Amino acid sequence: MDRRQARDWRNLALLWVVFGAFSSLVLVPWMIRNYPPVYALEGEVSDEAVFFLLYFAVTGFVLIVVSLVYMVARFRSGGEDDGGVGGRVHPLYVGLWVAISALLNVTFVIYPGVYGLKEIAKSAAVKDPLVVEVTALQWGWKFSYPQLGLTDQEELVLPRGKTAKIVVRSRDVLHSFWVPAFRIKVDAVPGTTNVLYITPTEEGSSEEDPRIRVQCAELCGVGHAWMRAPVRVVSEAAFLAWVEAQGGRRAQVLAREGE
Ligand SMILES: [Cu+2]
Repeated sequence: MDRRQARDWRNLALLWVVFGAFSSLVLVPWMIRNYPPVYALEGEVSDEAVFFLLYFAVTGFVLIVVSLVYMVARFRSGGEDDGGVGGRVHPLYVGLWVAISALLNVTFVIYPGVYGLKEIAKSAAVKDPLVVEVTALQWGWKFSYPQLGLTDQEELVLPRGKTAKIVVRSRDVLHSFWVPAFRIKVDAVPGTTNVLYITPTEEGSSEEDPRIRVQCAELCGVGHAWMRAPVRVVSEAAFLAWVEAQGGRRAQVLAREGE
């Protein structure tokens, strides 16, 4: 390595340290602070995975852009007759880069991938979840609570801290059940039943925060964009009062809570 090469490596290393530190100490923490609030346990698992990958993705992106800009500026052609700086990449660098990126990818598949899915799957093992049957239709949502004797409700009301088993069906075409604040989504497929679990952690409603709403996430016709339904996460007492007001019955599934 001659002196010019050594200087280029030193400059690059310095830029990597400065911009790498900026992205991982300032940029990514800022992005995380400005992330929309999460209202469900399963959503927290998903957010953790996103934040973990964000550190690698943003820092990697910044380092690549810094290297590119440096090389474009440093090795640009001096004029028409100047062929620029030619060179060969040592096979060792190529092999090393392939090995590192393969290792990173395998790591990400295991953590947060497989690990996160296992965390979310824990909700499915909860005993006596509150069952909510969701029907998607052109263009709206219906919510039924078979344990409580409630059918065709216009809003999704959930008690905080209680795992809900959301059973999703479609009456006509493909739709997708999505609540941005819960960070979880599943398709509503005609002729098929899809299930997901939500454990709300915070009280809130669509009126306070528009991200706490059911929104269709699969293009389903002209009314797709307006295919929404209000969501409310309330205390257990408020939930029981709501069930009573709607003409439902008190069920074991809720009475057993807190034992
Ligand atoms: Cu839709």
